[in-house]
Amino acid sequence: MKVTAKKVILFAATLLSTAVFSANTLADPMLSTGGYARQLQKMEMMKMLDADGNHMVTMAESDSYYNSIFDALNKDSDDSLEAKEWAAPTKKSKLDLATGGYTNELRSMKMMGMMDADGDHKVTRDEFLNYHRAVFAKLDTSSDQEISATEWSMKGLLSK
Ligand SMILES: [Ca+2]
Ligand SMILES: [Ca+2]
Ligand SMILES: [Ca+2]
Repeated sequence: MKVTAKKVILFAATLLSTAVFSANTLADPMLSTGGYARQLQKMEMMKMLDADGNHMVTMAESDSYYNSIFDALNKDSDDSLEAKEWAAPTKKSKLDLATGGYTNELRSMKMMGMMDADGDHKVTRDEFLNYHRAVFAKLDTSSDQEISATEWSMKGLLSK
């Protein structure tokens, strides 16, 4: 019994560290799908995140934007997004806060999987925000905690 419990704990610890590792691996060349990267990195999308319109996106602006996107997707107002909330039911399910192209790419099951760090088929607000913080860090190539238009549109940072 003791050995089994130990093994279970060890296994759980390994799983946990793997989940944390994959969420934080900024060196992963496939942070997003190619379609997601293309749609996100359009200037139209940058303008939507740049709340104060100073042509720079801060982490606070990014967090605030993705909190709003999470709320828009989270129809049942619990603490996570399930597949049925995630997936676009029709072409008309465009989010008001985003372009149609971006909405479609975001709502793919592949992108849901990339944000579901612990693999429980639900994306919590933390998982959603952490994912976009990793995207922010990737795009902020100068590491000054702001993303300029040049950084925003740089190719090859989020996917191959
Ligand atoms: Ca700004
Ligand atoms: Ca939900
Ligand atoms: Ca999850």
